[in-house]
Amino acid sequence: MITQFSYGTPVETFAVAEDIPVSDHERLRRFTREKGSPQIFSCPLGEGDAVYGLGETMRGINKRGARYISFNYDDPRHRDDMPSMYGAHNFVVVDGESPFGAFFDTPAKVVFDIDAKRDGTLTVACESQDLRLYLIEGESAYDVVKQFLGVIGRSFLPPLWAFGYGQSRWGYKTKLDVSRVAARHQEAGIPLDYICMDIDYMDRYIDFTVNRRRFPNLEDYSARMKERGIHLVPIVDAGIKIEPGNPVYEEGVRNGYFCKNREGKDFKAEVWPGMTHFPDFLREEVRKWFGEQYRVYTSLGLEGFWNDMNEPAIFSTEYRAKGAKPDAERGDPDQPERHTADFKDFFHRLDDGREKSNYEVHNIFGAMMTRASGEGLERLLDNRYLLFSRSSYIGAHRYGGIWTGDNASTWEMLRQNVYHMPSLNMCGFLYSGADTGGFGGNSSRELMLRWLAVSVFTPLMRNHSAIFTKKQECFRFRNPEDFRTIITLRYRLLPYLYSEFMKAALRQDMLIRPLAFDYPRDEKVRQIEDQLMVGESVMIAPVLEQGVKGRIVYLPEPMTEVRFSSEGFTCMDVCAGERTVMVPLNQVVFYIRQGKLVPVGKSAANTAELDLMDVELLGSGKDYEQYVDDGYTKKCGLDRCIVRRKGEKL
Ligand code: MIG
Repeated sequence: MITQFSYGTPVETFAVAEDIPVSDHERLRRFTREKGSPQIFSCPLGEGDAVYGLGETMRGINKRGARYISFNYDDPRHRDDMPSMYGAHNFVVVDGESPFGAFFDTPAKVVFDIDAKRDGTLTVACESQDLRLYLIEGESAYDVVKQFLGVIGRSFLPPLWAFGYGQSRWGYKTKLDVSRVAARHQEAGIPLDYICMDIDYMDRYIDFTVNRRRFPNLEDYSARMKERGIHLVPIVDAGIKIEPGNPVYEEGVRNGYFCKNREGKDFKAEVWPGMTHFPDFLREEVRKWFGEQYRVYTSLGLEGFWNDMNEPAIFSTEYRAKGAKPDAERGDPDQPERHTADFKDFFHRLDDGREKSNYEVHNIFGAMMTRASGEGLERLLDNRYLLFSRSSYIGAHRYGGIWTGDNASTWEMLRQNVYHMPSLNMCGFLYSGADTGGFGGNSSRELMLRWLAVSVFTPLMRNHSAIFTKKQECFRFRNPEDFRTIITLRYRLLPYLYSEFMKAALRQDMLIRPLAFDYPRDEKVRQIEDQLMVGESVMIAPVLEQGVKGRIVYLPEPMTEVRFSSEGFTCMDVCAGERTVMVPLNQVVFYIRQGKLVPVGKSAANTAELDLMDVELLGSGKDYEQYVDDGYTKKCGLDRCIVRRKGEKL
């Protein structure tokens, strides 16, 4: 059961896609609401209650015991005590006596104190007086999440190639660099579906331009690469360079499409291209115009994009010099070392006529950029597109996926990747993943292999790293065939992974879940956060520690243990309970639930060469409902499911 409570005049966030009747405030007995700012909601937590949700935040899957702040920010120091990341996903689920979820739908800052004070309460402070609160009661935490996913709308549906392996790096400066990456993967026999083009492809980092000297004839080039099964995926930043002659700048100024400064002029902020203006993505007219700009790329045959710097990230502004210490008066008491005061310096004009500082509507800026691009691509392309963004808010999942930003090549970040996946799924972001191998810092061979073994199971599987780090493409490491083995597993699992993703998306369900959602009566699994359910049949238990040869796995029921090596799959039935499993660096072990099946196919150099129909069924089940479609047109629907029976000639 879902109830909506509305306070003041909420800013439209578009997060909830269904009409939910607004209820009388008197019925909100579970929470105490104090008059005055901020709005406080608080409720007691049972001793053993777990609190799930919050999407892209630090720490484990059970968010209890800390304070989290929804206020999108670009900060690569992903430490456990970092209160906020790039996205705002204000949905929490309390898994206790009577499970319930709460979604605080406001684009302003929200502070979640989840028993951080150790007083046994969940306290949520919303900075704005104008907000909607959705309360969801259900039979279980999973049931609450499913109801929530049901009202925030269906996930964006990427094409099949978006589920292939992607290689990226900040610093591929020329067409030759990109061609070399493709060739070296091919030589090493490592499958590859796309290569990302970071800001280096642009002319002086200016959006919607291509450096013609370094990437001559991109249209031809992208066509030739596509023939080889490799898509090029350019980055797009939020700021539009201020420069006479830049048509996007000129048009934006002429039509009043940019955010305003304190004096009512177009606000100036320094980002990669130098001084820029920020499009006022909160207005429909501006979104339509911005989305249209992607034509520059789609006309070159490009069908995949990543949107960056859209928290927005700012180096300096017309009011604050680069590197200046935050102004103590206007600084943010919650995050004093950050330049959050910048967001009070520019303004949006909403479609309802109100003017709001970015600070007041901050958390939907990136989401509205995603929406602008997604809707634009929907119009510009006949077929499905790939899009993922750094900043997000619930609702943006309908237009694109996300990656979890500038992590680092550390074992902590690998573990965080595992924790993020189910939490993001609870908030609608099915198509997501981390920079495999780590963005900052230098990845070791061991970390890279273990990380790939996790990324095999995340919809976005992209190796990405920063310009100032040691290169980490798989072919650069000793024995690249070991890397080939792990990535080959991804391709062999695609008949299952693609099918499970599409079924979850179409049914508005989760793809990656905590074990506690599938085994709610098993007390033991509530403590397990380093194993995950992936789709209806698979449980993973990845190795997340350095220097170990294996790990202890907990099986809530008897399962089929599947070991994948360069020789292929070997299966073994194992009992419920704890078991120690050895996992060499060049193997992956995963589990198939009792009575379930996993279709596995043959490997291929890329998804264009993959045959989703040619599968063999692993596991102890009798049949499997496989979703199959052409992988690129918009003809997607649950009627594309076919039943595969074990033993049947396929
Ligand atoms: O200030 O475009 O998160 O993936 O490589 C850094 C360069 C800007 C941040 C993104 C990262 C990307 C980088 N960008």
